[in-house]
Amino acid sequence: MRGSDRIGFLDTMDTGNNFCCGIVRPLTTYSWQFQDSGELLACSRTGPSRKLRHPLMEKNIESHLIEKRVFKPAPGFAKRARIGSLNEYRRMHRESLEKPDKFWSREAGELVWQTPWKTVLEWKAPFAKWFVGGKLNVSENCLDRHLTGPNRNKAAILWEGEPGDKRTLTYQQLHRDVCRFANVLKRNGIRKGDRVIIYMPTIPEAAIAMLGCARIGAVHSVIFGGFSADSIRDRVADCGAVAVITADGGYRRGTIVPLKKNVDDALTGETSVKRVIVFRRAGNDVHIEEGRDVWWHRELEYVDANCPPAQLESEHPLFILYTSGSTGKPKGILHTTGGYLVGIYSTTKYVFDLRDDDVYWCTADVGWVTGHSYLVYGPLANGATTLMYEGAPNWPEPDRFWRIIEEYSVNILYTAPTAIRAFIRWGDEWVKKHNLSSLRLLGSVGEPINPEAWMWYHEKIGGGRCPIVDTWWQTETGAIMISPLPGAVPAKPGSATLPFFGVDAAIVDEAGQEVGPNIGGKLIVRQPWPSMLRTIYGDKERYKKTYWSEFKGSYLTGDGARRDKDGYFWIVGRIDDVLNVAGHRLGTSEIESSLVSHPKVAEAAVVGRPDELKGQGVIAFVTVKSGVEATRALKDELRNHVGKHIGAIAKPDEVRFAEALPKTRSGKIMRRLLKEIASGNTVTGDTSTLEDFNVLAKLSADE
Ligand code: 7RM
Repeated sequence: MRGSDRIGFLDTMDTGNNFCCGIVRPLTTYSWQFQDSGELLACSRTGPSRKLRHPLMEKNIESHLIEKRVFKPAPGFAKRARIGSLNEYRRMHRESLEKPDKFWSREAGELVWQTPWKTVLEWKAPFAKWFVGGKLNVSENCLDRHLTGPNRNKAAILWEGEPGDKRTLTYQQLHRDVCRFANVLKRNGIRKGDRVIIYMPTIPEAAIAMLGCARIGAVHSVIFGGFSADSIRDRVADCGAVAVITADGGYRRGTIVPLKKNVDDALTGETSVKRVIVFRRAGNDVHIEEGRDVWWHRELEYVDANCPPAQLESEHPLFILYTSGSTGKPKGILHTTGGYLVGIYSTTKYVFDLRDDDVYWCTADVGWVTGHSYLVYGPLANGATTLMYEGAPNWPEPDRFWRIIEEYSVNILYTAPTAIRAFIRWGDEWVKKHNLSSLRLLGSVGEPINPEAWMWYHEKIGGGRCPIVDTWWQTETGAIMISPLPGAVPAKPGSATLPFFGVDAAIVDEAGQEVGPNIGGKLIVRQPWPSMLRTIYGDKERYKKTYWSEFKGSYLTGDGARRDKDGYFWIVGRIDDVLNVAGHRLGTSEIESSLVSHPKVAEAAVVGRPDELKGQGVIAFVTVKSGVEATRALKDELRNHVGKHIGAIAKPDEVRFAEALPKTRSGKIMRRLLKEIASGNTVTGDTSTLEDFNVLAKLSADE
């Protein structure tokens, strides 16, 4: 794989009057990153398309014959898969776009409806209603539906706490627990349509709380357990929550996170919250506010397990999930019942291609949308066994994940590139200690996965035999939108490949014109899909403006991307993360990918800082692999590496070594914070989504 000449590709997007450019340079990295050498030369101007050559690209191009690395599904895998060939995928994808009613009726028909729908879609752009006239209940579909067949005594949830405690809940047990908890909610005055905050660790009770709300038609809003009291306060106020479900504490890297204390701090002064239900998890001391707080286990003493699922309109709200917006005020993304359920049911089924006896593990926290769709609702709607782990991947040692996979014989692992890069950094010896031969499918989500990490994941974790599904989607999309189907779509490392059924994704320029192969642009979706967000809670105008105003009738994802000549999507990152260096628009993720391709680098985050001469300078924050010394000489080496790899224009003006990067729990680097640090300012904006505050303190101290 190494050894031949290779080229690099950097595509950038246009947001103003500058032209888009692709910069191609010789480099020393894996050649399989890049598929279509010729077309990488293409540049476009906005408006009428015009091909330009960037001066940096003139040389060396024709001589670079690209090795095409494509990973086809193994015949054995394809044979057993639901969708077993590219042709079948294409046929179904075409059908799903041409006859969405037919396609989605068939999918929805596999679920339980108390009243059948009359109309599949009512689309008054940008407002969609799916399965209009239908009534159903998500908890009934995730639980009751499985009680009449062989799944009754199957494990629904396999759970492991960070300290090592374990629990297994069968579908029947989970059903019973959810019914009882739903009765606890009713007993505490919580009604259909009420908003309920869930602020819990990743424990079975988090799922029970979610499903309990769904059972009675209450709208849950899960707040990630790493968020502060202030974030809880803001979210409570925004959605007017009447209750909070929490735990005394949760475990993270061996310490107890004082969840209940944070809730207490959030609820001082005037609040809409009337009830706080507290689950005893960690046994830490908590304050109980008379008249407001009740213990989960005490409440259970007063209820029975009889709780018929509420009959809910298909468009009844299921949950609100807050996601950060560019202004700092979090957006409450609203998802509803029927469309969301059909979306996550269908994507889980086809993308993970679940089999009856699979142990499926999604490592996401319940507080992230991935925890909603692919830890709880998607697998349970499919009658799968979902494994849930409460804690950190490096607790007590960096082999915790591999230990779990071996112990439970996990078949499907779904995790984030940030975790994969951390594992690479911690060293292969941790992986080698364990037998991972049960794995048959791997998934990635949350960020672009750089080809180095993809290959490591494929070889070291997947033993070279497991397909990888690189799934692109968002809180807003509710379900996976672009991803290979593992038995049908050949994978290319670093590409999320092709759109899922019903997804009409495209890349357009500023004028909304679809761009040609390998030209960077904005990723949009041109048709509504069942699991799409319905609005931003309480702010229709912001919903319209943020997602639907730039290109009429199309959903703006906010991501930049390109498609190669096979139609594969390569996500570049958020459009906001584009730098303008001396008139050149550079995507930060390409510079990061280049840095990470250096053998000594574990992780990198690139930001811009105001520069008198160039407009913006490039600052790279870098963490090195264990055992590597962070020296001055290495800084120069890295600058030159990027220079060689991409071009002088992308060379970082400054490389700073850091022990760790500031990230959200889902692994997204918080570039805004790094930008402030790089500019020499103290961090002022919202830091509520930051996972580890120590990181910030350390970075600032390095000044
Ligand atoms: C599921 C989730 C959404 C943003 C999205 C992208 C980035 C997610 C991928 C990805 C490249 C992927 N929801 N993103 N998955 N980029 N390849 N496979 O992450 O709302 O938290 O974030 O995450 O920028 O817009 S999210």
